[in-house]
Amino acid sequence: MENSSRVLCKALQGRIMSAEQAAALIPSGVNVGMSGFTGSGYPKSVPAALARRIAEANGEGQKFRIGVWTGASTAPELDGVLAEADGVEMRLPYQSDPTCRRRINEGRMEYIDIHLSHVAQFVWFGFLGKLDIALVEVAGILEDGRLIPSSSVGNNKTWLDQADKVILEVNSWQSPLLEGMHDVYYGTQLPPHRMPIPLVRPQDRIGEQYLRCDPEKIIAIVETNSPDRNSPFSPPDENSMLIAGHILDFFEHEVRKGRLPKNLLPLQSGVGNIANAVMAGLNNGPFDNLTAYTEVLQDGMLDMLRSGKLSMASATAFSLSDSALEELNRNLDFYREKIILRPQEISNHPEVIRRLGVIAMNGMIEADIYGHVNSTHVMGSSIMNGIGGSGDFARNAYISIFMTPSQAKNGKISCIVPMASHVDHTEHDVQVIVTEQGLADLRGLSPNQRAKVIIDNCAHPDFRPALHDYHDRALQCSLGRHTPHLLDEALSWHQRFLAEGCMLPKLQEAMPM
Ligand code: 0RQ
Repeated sequence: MENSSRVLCKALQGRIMSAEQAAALIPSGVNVGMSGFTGSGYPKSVPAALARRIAEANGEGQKFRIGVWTGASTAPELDGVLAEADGVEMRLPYQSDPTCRRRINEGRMEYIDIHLSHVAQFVWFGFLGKLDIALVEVAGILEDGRLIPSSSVGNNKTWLDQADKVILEVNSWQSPLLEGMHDVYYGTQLPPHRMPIPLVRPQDRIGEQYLRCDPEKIIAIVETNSPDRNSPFSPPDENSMLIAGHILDFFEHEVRKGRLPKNLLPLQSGVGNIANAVMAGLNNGPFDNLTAYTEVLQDGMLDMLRSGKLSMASATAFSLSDSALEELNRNLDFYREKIILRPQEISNHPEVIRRLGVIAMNGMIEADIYGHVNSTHVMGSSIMNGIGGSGDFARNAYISIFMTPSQAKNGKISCIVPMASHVDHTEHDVQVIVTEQGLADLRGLSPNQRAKVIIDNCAHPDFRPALHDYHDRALQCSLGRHTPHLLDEALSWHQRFLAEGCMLPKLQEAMPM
């Protein structure tokens, strides 16, 4: 059987069992650290078996719930089924599952949205309570018990270190050629004994190719043969291509000014179609010998590695479409030399991001006229996904760029608003805002200067007059002129959308243009 050949450690072969048997070892009330990051490397069968068990128990009137900690988002087979069974008491950190999102927004599931680089150290510090069980997918187990990591590393090192008990899923669907791609750093210490992270170039390897795990802690091994969830990418739409074009022009300008080298600086790119379009733009653009120091490797970066535009990429996980995944697995020998997957505490480490001078590019929900960015909450209260790694990168980047179409919901919503309804990234951490309308370079500008540039360059023309009107009146009437606001009106755009289905103020019709 192909599966058995992946568990080479003889001492552990006796612990192979079914997903149902393994799920039976997880009691109600425990915290489970699960592998998985943006749809790759998550456990494929134990969560579903556990969800069935939970649904049964809850159906009999028990309250069976667990804490679910992951690397980032996972898949319907994990977040979806556990949320559907009402089995999750507390979820952290980033998630993007529709059922999970619904439960959180209905107030039926607790959710803590923390920076991805914080998760591992918060567990070591004891800030999040006890981690009882690690449930981690691996690509194989070596004879000496070391583990071949899967298609994401995420927080797995911490889960395996910190949990009392470990359940492994050994997924023979993952290519055996992943072996050697990973770099697991075991040098992190707790304050006051911390030492510098010895990573000075994106291509540096500072750790080991395998995960360590005390074999005594392994209570179950489940063999699977299931694919990762792959997110299809639509071809870049017009807005995404316009945004990509503005960013490329900006990079060329920065090179001409001598503020960026010809091959730029290591790139970080968030998830989604805009990010992918930027990568496609770079693939056809004038820059060569690029590098990436990012958390998620999407299709666009794979294309750039293939074309040679990108010389290497460091990340913690893949998030690929079916066709890109096929390409990766077909040519893994080629890609293994160019890709390094690290724990997310290293891929997202503020010290390293600051040292390397990473160019951060992330999506957002809205920005206000002064440059505060909301990445997470629709209308200030409904969680979309979470801050993910955007804060780790934005706060520490050489240049931090946020991008969005200027409008949402068929023009009913302006993504540039008087006051952000929730703030994830403050004005201090946002240097550039881009929409399809244009790019606002906020460096060196005061709040009032920023407001003018953001409104003129980024807001949709339908909303521009009303935004200028708000800013002009705030300048005249507010207590202070430094960051002027009309406090009774600042969030009225959101209120109007909730009440009337459109953000555009009525008074605009009567306003002089
Ligand atoms: O809603 O799905 O109902 O149509 O938000 O919007 O334009 O498809 O954008 O997929 O790039 O996601 C910020 C959510 C953008 C993402 C966010 C509605 C819009 C649509 C999605 P529908 P788009 P994207 C690395 C970095 C935080 C984490 C991060 C994100 C839906 O980029 O989660 O950056 N970022 N991590 O209609 C109301 C607005 C809206 C709005 C858009 N102003 N008001 N709804 N929408 N703007 C990755 C990791 O950390 C793992």
